[in-house]
Amino acid sequence: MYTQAMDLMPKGSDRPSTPLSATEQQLLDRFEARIDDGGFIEPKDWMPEHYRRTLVRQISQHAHSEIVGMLPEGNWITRAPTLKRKAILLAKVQDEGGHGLYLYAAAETLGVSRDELIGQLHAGKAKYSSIFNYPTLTWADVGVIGWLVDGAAIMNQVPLCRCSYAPYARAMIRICREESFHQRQGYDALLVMMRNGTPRQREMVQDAVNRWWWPSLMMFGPPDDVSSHSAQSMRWGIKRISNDDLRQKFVDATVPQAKVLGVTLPDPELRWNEARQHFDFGSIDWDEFWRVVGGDGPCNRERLADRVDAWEEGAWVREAALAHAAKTEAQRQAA
Ligand code: BYC
Repeated sequence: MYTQAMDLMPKGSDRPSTPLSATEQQLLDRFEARIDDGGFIEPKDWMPEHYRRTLVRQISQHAHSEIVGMLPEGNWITRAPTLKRKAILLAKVQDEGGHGLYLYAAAETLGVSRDELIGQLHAGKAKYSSIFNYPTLTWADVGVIGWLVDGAAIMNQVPLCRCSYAPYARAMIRICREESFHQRQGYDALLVMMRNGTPRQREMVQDAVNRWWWPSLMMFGPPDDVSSHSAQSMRWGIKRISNDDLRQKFVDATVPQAKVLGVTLPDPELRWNEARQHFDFGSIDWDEFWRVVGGDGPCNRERLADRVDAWEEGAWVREAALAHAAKTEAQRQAA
């Protein structure tokens, strides 16, 4: 539907392999000038094939992360400690489902179908965020996901509101508003446990922080010098801030919050560096990151199996909705 008439870029390259015609060169120049001016690209605008594929990759991975991200927290809906916390968690998990929908819709403007993308996820061929392959062992994990995971997500996603591809940028504005509520609800749940809770509850919070801290830092992706897509995505205005710079901003923002909360971040090398005006932090276990991304994390198999089950068990809902739509349309035409 909105795909390009011409494919100028071969797979894996932003430079054309054959000389461009005058018209093609003009289209490319116009596209690049608009990006250089900080302008937005709409679905019907011409774009290089590599730009389109990069967006389909990133937006679909992001959409998959939202719907797989419903699972670790969804585990706690039936076990939330109070009615208030249950209602909040239910709303949050529903929000994540909504974020998935906005993002699949944004990806569809690039000429792929949602069924195709979901098929790739269920076949284990698509990536989603590494963070959702860790287990949620206690109620404190739900608070820590809100505080650290949603906190990291916001840090990464606010710059995406200025992404050069307009439908993605528009989806991100709404998503970020909701994510900031998610982050605050997590922090609030933890604050209640740390301030009013029993020693056992405070220990539970500290244990959850110990388990989620390093995986949260991994969410920002590999270091800049090994990030295969960063340079091109930054040039195209898809990514505005690099993986390492976002990770540093997250650490700098989170350390004071940990202090207010009264928890220790599990990194003996974490300290303020006056010269850099940033917190220094220890080395991330990138072997663990790549293992999880490669499918061998603590919960990868469980998450994928749960997603496939949910899809299969929900087939009757999709069929009923389609049958209802067809019936309504037939009645409308007969009237
Ligand atoms: N996990 O060249 P790089 C959420 C992959 S949802 C898994 O730096 P890029 C939330 C990367 O895909 C959180 N894979 O890539 C939801 C690439 O592999 P391929 C998700 C990762 O794209 C519910 C390879 O490593 N947020 O917040 O330039 C509840 C090389 O990386 C990860 C988004 O998706 C990872 N952590 O930068 C609560 C935001 N990191 O494709 C919260 C949008 C990297 O070559 N996405 N990889 O096979 C982005 O901003 C960027 O895609 C990333 C990676 C910064 C994640």
